[in-house]
Amino acid sequence: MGLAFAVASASAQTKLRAWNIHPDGYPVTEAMKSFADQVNKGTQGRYQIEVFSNATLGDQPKAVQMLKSGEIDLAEFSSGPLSDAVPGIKVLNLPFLFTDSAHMFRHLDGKLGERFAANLKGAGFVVLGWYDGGARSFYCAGRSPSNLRDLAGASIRVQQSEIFVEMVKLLDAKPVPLPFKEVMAGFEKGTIDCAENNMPSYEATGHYKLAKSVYVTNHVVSPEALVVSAALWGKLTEADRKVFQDAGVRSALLMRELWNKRVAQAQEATAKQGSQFVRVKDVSPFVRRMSPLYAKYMNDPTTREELLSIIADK
Ligand code: GTR
Repeated sequence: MGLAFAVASASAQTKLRAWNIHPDGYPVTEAMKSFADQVNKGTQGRYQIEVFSNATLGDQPKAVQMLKSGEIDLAEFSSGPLSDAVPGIKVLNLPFLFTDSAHMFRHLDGKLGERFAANLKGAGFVVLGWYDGGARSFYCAGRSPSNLRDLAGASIRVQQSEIFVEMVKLLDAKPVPLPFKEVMAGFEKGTIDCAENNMPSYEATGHYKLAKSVYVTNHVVSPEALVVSAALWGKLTEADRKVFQDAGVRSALLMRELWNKRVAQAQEATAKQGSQFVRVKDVSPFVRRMSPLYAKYMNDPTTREELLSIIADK
């Protein structure tokens, strides 16, 4: 009887739903699939994770809420939309905070990453791996910015995230918050002049076909996170948690490796298709414009300490 029960429960299968915004072949998607495989193997098939790509389950702010309520079990989120649900991580999207991914991961793979993860856990998101959100730059159709003034008055698509809206306002431009999947239509209809993103997304979405002028500002270098819901986490045994955690760490390392290759490929491919890249010469005017944002987060007790520890250890 005891044995029959043990056999039955050992073969019980739990299906989990994972939200993802990107298409097949994209570094995030491939890393999530490898995470799913490892969890499957490590739990002897007891946990089967299905990755729903291309935001088919809804846009990012919606998915953040779905994960919080336990409607979906796992997701890979960009820190922008996530920070609206967890104010303690807002600083991760401050312009020019991190100089590059190596600088960012020095912090995230250490004590600070643990603090951000603890903040997220308190809000219902258990971080299993920090993925690379790359460096974001502006790109436009119908205008070719080569300095900040050229962005003034432009309608610029931003993520549905407060800090990005604030950033664009400080450039005297008009922020247009739109779901990722609607950006292409925005360019087609002419409701936006510009958008901002990293180069792999610029390429994978096809935005480069319409927005050929890239103003390389690298204004935001920020992470993304592979997270599971607190609801799921609460149900896992200690041993299964370990399997999920190990798979998360390994998938993040894989993602970062795939990412670096993809950045180079995307730049090359879009340049071949006619994209023009103008590098920002001096970021200081841009940084000066952002000073109300820095002041705001410095004065906010939920973000001040994290911000100071990043600044103090450049
Ligand atoms: C991408 C990011 C997505 C999404 C998107 C956007 O770089 O990986 O999660 O945030 O940008 O701009 O909406």
